[in-house]
Amino acid sequence: MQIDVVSLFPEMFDSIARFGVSQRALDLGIWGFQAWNPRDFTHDNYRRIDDRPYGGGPGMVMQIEPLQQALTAARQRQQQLGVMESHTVYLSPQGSALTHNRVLALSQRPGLVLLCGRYEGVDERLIEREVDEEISIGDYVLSGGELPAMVLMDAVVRLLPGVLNDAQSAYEDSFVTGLLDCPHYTRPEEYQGMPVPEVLLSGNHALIAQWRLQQALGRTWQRRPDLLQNRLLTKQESRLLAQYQQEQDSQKKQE
Ligand code: 9D3
Repeated sequence: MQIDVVSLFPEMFDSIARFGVSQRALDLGIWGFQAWNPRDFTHDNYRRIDDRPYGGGPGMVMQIEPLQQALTAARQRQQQLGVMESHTVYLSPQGSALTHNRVLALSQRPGLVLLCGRYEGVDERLIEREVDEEISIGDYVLSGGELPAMVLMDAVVRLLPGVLNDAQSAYEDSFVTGLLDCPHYTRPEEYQGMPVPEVLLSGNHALIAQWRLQQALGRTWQRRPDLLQNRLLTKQESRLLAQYQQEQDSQKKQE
């Protein structure tokens, strides 16, 4: 997969290109990356990329022309690399929410072009003309689209074949079932009077799997009840959750 980004701050993307799993995948040639600075596509002495909003109001709006040219350059490069269709995403607070399903769909495309806004955003006509999909990463205010673009890239790249090892991938898949993860423990067996849950030391793998599922269900119920809304529970899951809820209830009463 080829990913190109259009951003006023290309250096910010060093953090995804130079560290961790995403760097390794880049080195292996599993994905390719290039950033395009719209400022390099200006033709005036001031290298101007923004202007005041029509209709008045605070802040500045990114102008069409330099963005349009940067997007065209990015797509031309992708075409030279053999990408038949580039999918253009604008990271914006007005976008649809990024979800696992969206990440999965994006990960199947040969070429992504990610447009990062700054200031109040970009001229709407550029979005109409050039953007396939507008995506937000959540309901909080950031200073621009660069961090959201990197969040998207990180999530997409780890789904590409060969990035994670098979065991890790299978393990991850099992948690895309819409539940929060269970708690994890490692040595020492006791830390400042806090023991590791006994079941994890039992060697009984069926019992351990059942305990982990129960923890996942219970934590999801406590912290993210919205995730349980659209998810049918099996008989076993209902029973495990009911037991967890009872235990919580009796712990509360003891306090
Ligand atoms: C006053 C109106 N604001 C829009 C909600 C102004 C505004 C806030 C933040 C304009 C641009 C930005 C910069 N944010 C992004 O570019 C952005 C973003 C975000 O702020 N939160 C979550 N996802 C995203 S994706 C891009």
